Amino acid sequence: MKTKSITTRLSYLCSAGLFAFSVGAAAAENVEIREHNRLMDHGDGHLMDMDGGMIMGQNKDKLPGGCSRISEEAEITVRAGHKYAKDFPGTMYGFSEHEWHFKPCTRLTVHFINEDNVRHQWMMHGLPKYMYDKGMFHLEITGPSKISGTLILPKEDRTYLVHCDIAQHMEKGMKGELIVGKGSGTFPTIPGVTDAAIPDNYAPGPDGKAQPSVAPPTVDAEKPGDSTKKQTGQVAAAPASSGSWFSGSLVLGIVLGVFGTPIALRLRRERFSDMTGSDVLAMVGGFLGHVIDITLGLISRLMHSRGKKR
Ligand SMILES: [Cu+2]
Repeated sequence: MKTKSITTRLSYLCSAGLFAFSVGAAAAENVEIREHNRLMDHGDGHLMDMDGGMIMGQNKDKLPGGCSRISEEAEITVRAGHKYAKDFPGTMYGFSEHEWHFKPCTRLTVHFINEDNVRHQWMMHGLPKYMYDKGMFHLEITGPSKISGTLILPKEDRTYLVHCDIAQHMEKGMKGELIVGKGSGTFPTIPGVTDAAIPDNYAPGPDGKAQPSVAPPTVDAEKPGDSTKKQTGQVAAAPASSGSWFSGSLVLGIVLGVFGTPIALRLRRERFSDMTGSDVLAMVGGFLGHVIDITLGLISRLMHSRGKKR
């Protein structure tokens, strides 16, 4: 009888423990979002509060040049956080969306929600400076919280860069583009939208051999079902920096080292003792011409061999 009662108590204890664990896990998943809605207006669209909330370039009613009226009212909610990076290998932070489209002269309200315990921004560049100080519209919050700001988009077809300007956050994935009308092209390395500006390169080195620091690709070099519009043939899993060790500056360095050192040593030994000024100039000129010829030759061969591989 006593044994049964102990067993029953133990099972109650386990159930209570499991319940507490699941409640805790749910709370961790649902971060509490503070709302920044008591900002001080500093004028000229600049608002701040004491908790790290900031809006720059807010404009609810001034029409940009060429807009006779507001064409459309629009609202977006953009979430920012580490968890939005998980679909994009090599990134650390992300926005919930990385591309937005609007009609010219739209009045746009952006609700920006930071889900991380760091500072994040939704910063838009390239706006006309006669209306927006430094050409920027900017929302900023520290820690899990929400801030909302409004601007009126210009009349021109244009693509605007949107990013988080905290050091390294853009490089780590917090980058997007806002397209007004037909836009004016795209920015590189927008996660899930455009190709990387400097794609990873796992091709063989200039001697045709596999580069020593790169492991040969195993199965499935290409990711199936990659949602990225314009990315093609990206190879997964190898250090990104290993692809570009043979650079133009390396060639120049080697050439200067190999040819420059003996000449510099000889010059030093002779100390220009029995040379006139014009002799020295002629010698240095000849040497430089020689170095430039060799460098140009090497670079052109390098470009040629890279061109063939593409
Ligand atoms: Cu950030």
